[in-house]
Amino acid sequence: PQPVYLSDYQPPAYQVTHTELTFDLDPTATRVKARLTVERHASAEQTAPLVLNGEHLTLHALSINGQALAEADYQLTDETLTIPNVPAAFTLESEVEISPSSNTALEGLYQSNGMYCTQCEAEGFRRITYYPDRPDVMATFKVTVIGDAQREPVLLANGNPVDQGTLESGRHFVTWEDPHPKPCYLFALVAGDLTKVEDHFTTMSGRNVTLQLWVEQENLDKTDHAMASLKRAMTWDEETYGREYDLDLFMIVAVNDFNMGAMENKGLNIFNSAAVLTHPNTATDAAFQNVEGIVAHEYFHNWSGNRVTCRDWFQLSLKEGFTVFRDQCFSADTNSAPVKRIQDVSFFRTAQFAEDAGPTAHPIRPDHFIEITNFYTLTIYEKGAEVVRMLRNLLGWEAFRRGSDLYFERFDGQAVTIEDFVGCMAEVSGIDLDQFMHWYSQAGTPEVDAHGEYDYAHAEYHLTLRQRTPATPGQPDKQPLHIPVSMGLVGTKSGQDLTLTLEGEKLGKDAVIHLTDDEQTFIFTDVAEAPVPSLLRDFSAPVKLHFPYSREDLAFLLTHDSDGFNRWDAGQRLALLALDDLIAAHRNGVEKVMDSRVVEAFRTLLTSSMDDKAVLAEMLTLPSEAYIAEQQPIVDVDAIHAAREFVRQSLAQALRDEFIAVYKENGTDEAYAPTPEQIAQRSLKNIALSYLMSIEDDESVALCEAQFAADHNMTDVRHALTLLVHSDRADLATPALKAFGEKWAHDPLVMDQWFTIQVSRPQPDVLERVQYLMQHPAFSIKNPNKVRALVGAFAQNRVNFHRLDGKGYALLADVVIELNRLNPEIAARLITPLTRWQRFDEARQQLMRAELERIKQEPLSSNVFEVVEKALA
Ligand code: DPP
Ligand code: ZN
Repeated sequence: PQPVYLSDYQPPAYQVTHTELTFDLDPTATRVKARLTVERHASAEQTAPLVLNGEHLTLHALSINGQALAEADYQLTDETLTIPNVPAAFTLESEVEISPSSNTALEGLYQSNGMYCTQCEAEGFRRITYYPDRPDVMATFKVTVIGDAQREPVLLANGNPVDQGTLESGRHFVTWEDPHPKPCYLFALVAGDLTKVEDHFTTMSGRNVTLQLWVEQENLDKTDHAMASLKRAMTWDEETYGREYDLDLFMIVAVNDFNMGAMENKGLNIFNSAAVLTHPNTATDAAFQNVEGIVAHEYFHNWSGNRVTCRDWFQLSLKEGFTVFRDQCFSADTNSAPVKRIQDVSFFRTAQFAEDAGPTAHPIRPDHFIEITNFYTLTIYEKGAEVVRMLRNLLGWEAFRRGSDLYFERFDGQAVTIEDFVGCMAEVSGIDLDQFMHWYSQAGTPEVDAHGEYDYAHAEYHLTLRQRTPATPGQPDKQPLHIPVSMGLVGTKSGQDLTLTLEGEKLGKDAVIHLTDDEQTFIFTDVAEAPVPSLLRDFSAPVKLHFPYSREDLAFLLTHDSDGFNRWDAGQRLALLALDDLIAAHRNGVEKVMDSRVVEAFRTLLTSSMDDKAVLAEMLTLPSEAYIAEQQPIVDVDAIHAAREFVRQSLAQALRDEFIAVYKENGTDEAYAPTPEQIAQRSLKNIALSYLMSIEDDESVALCEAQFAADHNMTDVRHALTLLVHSDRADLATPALKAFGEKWAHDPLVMDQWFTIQVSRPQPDVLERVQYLMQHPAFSIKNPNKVRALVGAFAQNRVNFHRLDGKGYALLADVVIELNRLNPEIAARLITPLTRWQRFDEARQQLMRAELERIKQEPLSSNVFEVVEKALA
């Protein structure tokens, strides 16, 4: 497979302005008739051939302006249909046959639980019909779906229904029209035996929009939260961005087999059932919040993605980075804003930093790729969102909003680039964003080394910042970036933020300084007392910030920093320093001693009356093993696990009574609701229970058992079950697991959780359990959620996946090899943990590389090929 390059971009020689499709559905032989209105682009050569994409299609008929084409009139390959001589404007008609039931890749038209559905982003439409499958070809669509009236009573496509009727032999049809020109990746079709819940939304200009959520009958009781979230998102986008919905109907459909989370098809969003269905008894608080965020994300795409889309797939972050930023702000406004930020950054620093430091590192706008589905990454999405957030902070909200308005107005109905977006921001603000653009083209996480000195004699504080971005594959040399550093100086006497004066200018107590050179020194004057700097407040730039904080400094910031995010981060840094010592002790076989400063910091947290319980729960959460690993030059999975467990147990022993008190104070019998208040209470209660269960004394175990038995809501039940299963109390865990598995055997989303709980145990029997569970009737390798819940979760189980006998790696490679044939997109994603081999000791490196080599021997899909090739380069 050959890469495509951004620098090779050419506008399409032919535009399709209108597309009419007729689907005659059949599991193995669906007929697709297409009638395309085609026009040559003014700038294209008269002799330019018409080149259409098409894969896995059987061509039955082809004509231009009603004239059938003979085989000599066109060329057909596995991937394209080329017609050399075409007029400047014409109608192209084709008829092809496809087999949805044998489509295990879940791209294009496929069947899930017997129902038909589609996934066309990025390049799935070419599996449906011959078409210029690229986002800069935008057409209006009219789609007729013909199905069996019994098996497929519901026939959906984008836009509004304009016709329907019955046909011979028990068949019926519905015709849909979408008046908004769209690229084919936003096409969608759903057909099956579905039921709906319906609601309404009145837009800001007073239009009535019908909202429908389509699910299988047994899931009708799991739709309330998604519908409520949708309405909140619609209101938020009107109030915050002035964006109004533009069709009379908005539909969401839940399907069980789906590669991604959800898809923003115009007027007909298709969702992975895991990203839309919730019920207090089946979904955790985290799942409720996830659903709210994803429903909002896909809805927000209606403007940032659909009305204004990407010129080419290199610009993917144009719609994804902006839309993730939008959904993050929505969730922050709807829930606890500091907690949302803490959780997002915590995940980002663990997973995106690792991606940016590994062999698949790429810029937010890559300059080449082999397989675009490999680029739906944390870098494109989350780092892209961080960069949009920096723009918002650089411009300030008001100017940013004007830039956003200009962008939507100027480019409505067009397929555009990242320069177009950033250009609007520069234009409305007058800010020079040229250097800022490096964020889009440079891969790798910038490291900022900071150090500061207080000059008593002159009452000055000198802060020196130095930046460097490490080399990444294909990018040995990096330019300095524009890094906005939000900061304060916290006086050690007063415990208060000091007023900042920089070069004679008073900046207030909370300021942003701009690091644009390799190294800069900032001199703050009139600093009346020795300060501790609080840097990168609210994580103002996606960088690694190093500052030689002492543990006393960190304990001080933990209680005094006015920035909630940095208070939390000070706690994380303090814990990391203690963990470092313990990891070293473990490696050297020296007795482990707990740092009393961490214990005292936790005691203060547990006994102080902090109003935001959700933040408190985050502050009591230790850095994850994955995040600790990120800080180590060579990852020692066993030492990290042992050190972290030692800290958990030491804290639980020293603060047992405090944890029990917190547990008891935060229990509630109220009916479950996913409100921020209740979620905060449950988080706090459950984190306390986790600590208590790390010592497994009788009282703690009894509390855990009782919580499981009370069966109040899935958050509490799952948490208690996880703690039992991850404890050494097999006598309690085995019956609990069995009861849970039997109770929920009928519910695939709960069974996903049942799988994950078992394979994330730290005990050494997990590999065998994965093998056993892969034979369980509820498991299917063809279902992406099951693969993620079982195999994906196992690969996150650090001590077991990284077993020294290499069997964890071999298991993953076996699954990748099987999935490479069935579902290349999921296969390629699953390899990720193996691509991180450089981070481990010599023995593990060899084992991991050997499995990558073994995969490489297979006849590979381009998806898996690209990842393996990079990993072994
Ligand atoms: N465009 C989708 C999303 O991120 C992914 N298919 O919303
Ligand atoms: Zn998206």
